[in-house]
Amino acid sequence: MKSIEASPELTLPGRKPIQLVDENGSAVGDLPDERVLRSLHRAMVLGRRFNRQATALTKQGRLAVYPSSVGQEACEVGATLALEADDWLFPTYRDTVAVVTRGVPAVETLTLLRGDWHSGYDPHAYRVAPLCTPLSTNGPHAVGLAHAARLRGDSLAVLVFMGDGATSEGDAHEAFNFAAVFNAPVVFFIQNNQWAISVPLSKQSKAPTLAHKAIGYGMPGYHVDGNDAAAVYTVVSEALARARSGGGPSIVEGLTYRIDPHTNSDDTNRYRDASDAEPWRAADPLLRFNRLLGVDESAYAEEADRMMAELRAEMNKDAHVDPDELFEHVYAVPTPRLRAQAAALRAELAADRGDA
Ligand SMILES: Cc1ncc(C[n+]2csc(CCOP(=O)(O)OP(=O)(O)O)c2C)c(N)n1
Repeated sequence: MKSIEASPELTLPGRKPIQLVDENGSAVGDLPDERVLRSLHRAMVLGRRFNRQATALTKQGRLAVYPSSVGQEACEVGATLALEADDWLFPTYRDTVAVVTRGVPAVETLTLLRGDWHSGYDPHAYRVAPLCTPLSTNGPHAVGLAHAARLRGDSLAVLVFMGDGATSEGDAHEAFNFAAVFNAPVVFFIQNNQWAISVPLSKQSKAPTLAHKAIGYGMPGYHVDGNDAAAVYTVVSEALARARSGGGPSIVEGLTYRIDPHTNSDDTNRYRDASDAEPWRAADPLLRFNRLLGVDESAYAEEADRMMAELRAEMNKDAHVDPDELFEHVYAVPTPRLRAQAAALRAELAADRGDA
């Protein structure tokens, strides 16, 4: 792994984001090896198709809601592919492409957003926590897991995603501070897509960059071009490696832009000019890698078609909803109150069905 010019010392991050591949697809720094570049490209192509397919599924009524990460695939894929097998990922609702990249089947990734099950996948099997909807609550959870792993002597690191808006939540500050004080092996990846629904970044933070926040907590902070998968991968790899070897947490800010609406039910025209997105479309992470590697999306068309056909077939099946499952994963041992609630619901449903 080549090292980039970001140092683990507590120096202020640069205003200019770290970049290894520029907007034209030219290398401007030491790139990861060819095999890594190709897997970043492949995962971004599949991720873009997944975003488009999931959005289409909302229009067909097969998915309740979808927060697209179109344009943000370099963050999703670059940070996730930097994880090793034993590491953990703590995603938010927007990080479905990261979850798929980590190896969770597409249909299981979307089950929660479809609204019919608790997580949709087994977090332990994939080492991926459930998609987190409350802002920043995945931060303290991630730090708790990381700290516990360290106390047990496990050599693993934890990657936690959060948005720019999420950094204003108390949970984010508690997570940053606890992680720094206890040297927890965590990398906080702030995906700065510049909007928290209709609230712009300027109403969220006065700091020169979100990466600057790291200094106050005593962590290294990196400000990275979030549309450059090579830069994201390299910086996050370095931060995760340091975390695994006892060097403590870091904050990585990926500077990107939310091309699509917040979710399929949001209307961006009410709070931003359509032209604002234009420079970011030109800085598209996929376009950049098509140019760098001299191959386009068609290289992965067959694989993407297969994956999407499988996803559509699974999503077109009517979901089986068992109301009893509501109570199953709340506590390892259900409380008397929870058991009473479950019994009351069962009785109500039986009465509705006209059971004796
Ligand atoms: C604790 C909490 N407060 C409010 C909300 C409602 N909410 C959902 S998404 C969102 C904006 C989040 O923006 P950001 O963190 O920048 O992430 P992005 O959606 O842009 O990826 C808000 C306010 C929530 N989910 N959780």
